[in-house]
Amino acid sequence: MTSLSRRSFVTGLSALGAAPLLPKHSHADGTQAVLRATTSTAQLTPEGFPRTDVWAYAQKGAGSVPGPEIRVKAGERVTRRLLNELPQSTAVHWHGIRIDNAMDGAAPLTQDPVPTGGTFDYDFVCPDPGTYWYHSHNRSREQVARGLAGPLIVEDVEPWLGLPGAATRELTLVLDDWLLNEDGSIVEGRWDDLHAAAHAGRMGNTGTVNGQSFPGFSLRPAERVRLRMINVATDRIMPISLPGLSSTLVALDGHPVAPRKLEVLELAPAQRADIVVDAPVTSTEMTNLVVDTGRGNQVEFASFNIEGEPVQRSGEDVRPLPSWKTLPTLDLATAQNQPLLMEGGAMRGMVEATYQGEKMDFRELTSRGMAWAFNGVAHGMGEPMFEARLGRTVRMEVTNRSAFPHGIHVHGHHFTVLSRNSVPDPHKDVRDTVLIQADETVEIAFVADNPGKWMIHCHMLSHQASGMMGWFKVN
Ligand SMILES: [Cu+2]
Repeated sequence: MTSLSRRSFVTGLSALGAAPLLPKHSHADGTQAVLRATTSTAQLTPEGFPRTDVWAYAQKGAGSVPGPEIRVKAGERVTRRLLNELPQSTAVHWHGIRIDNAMDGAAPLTQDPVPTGGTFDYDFVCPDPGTYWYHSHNRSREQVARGLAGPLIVEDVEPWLGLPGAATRELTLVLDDWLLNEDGSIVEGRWDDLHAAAHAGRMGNTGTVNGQSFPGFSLRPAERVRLRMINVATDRIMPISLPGLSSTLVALDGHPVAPRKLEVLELAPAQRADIVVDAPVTSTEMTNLVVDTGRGNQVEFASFNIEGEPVQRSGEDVRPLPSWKTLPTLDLATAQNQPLLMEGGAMRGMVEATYQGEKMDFRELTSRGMAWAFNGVAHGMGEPMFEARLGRTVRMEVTNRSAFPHGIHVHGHHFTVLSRNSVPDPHKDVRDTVLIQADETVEIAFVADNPGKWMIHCHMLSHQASGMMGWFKVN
């Protein structure tokens, strides 16, 4: 093929929205695209305080927290050679991407963890536009807490920014929660803290946005901006408010929703939300991003300064994001029902559960570091919880019989939230991670259209590590 005909061929494909035909695993110049997992430092505390030793992702140069933003268009391919420069084995999970099973990074289920000095080639297509993230999926309670998380943004094929009613620009906001000592170092030696794991998990004392303490962002008066918000904390649920800005929710976990006004956004670990904010037309005051950290405490995580020339808006109603058109339709009439009972933890515990094939009482479980169970099995990584035929709709009634909320994440699929406590959900949101309150039952359903072994687990990573995980098989 001549270079001219190749170029016209590629251009033709791009016009159809298909991924350009680039050689796998390589840049145009033939070099490998690398994602290093490495040690680094970060200024998590305000300037003038000591930097923090972190574990971080890097593409070029030093590792950063959050990791470098990976950005592709829907339908395009991400190829990265993971290079493990950490003192522990690791693996990368591409959270929310409906991905080939072998690329899911769910060590040890879908790949062996990559040892120190080892590599793994990730190569996958991102079918759906939206806000996603990538993070360690090996010893993730420790490795994510040390900083191994970064944004993965999948852009719409057709641009939305700049259209009437849409935003004119966007910001990615990665929210995190760090447990630091007074000298700025990460609190060590409590990675297997069972007391925390049996409660709400490892709670930090330092909030960051994009790895910074209380960063400032500038908005022009009347400006309309899309905020891609990602909660990468291991365990902290963040009720977020933006007083002074008019906020409209446009996507959850990457999936577009009919635009709806928002006062408080409850963002559980691993969840994402795309919010369109309108800066006030006249005010030039500063406004803050506030996280409710419980017991009446409101912590300011970031500021927005309204400054500069006012923007002329091109429409009042917020323009919806383009719909995905990539998800199969649920067939609830013939669905396979798979109840999921979550129990354990402080205050309630459980009578007994099976751990590593052995039935034991709660005291015995906790002596093995287990505090939670799915359907009576703690840390159920041996046998699958269930199997589903390819293309079958799976309906799960997920019951939380514990005293704590849990954010349940299904790998490889996005599900529809059908009901909460038997009341039909008015929004029928499509998500990959859903927060289920204490004593709440949430009904979800998805089409098992992605073959392979898929994890389902609590994304409070302390809960996951102490029992709240299992997997299912699609074939
Ligand atoms: Cu949980």
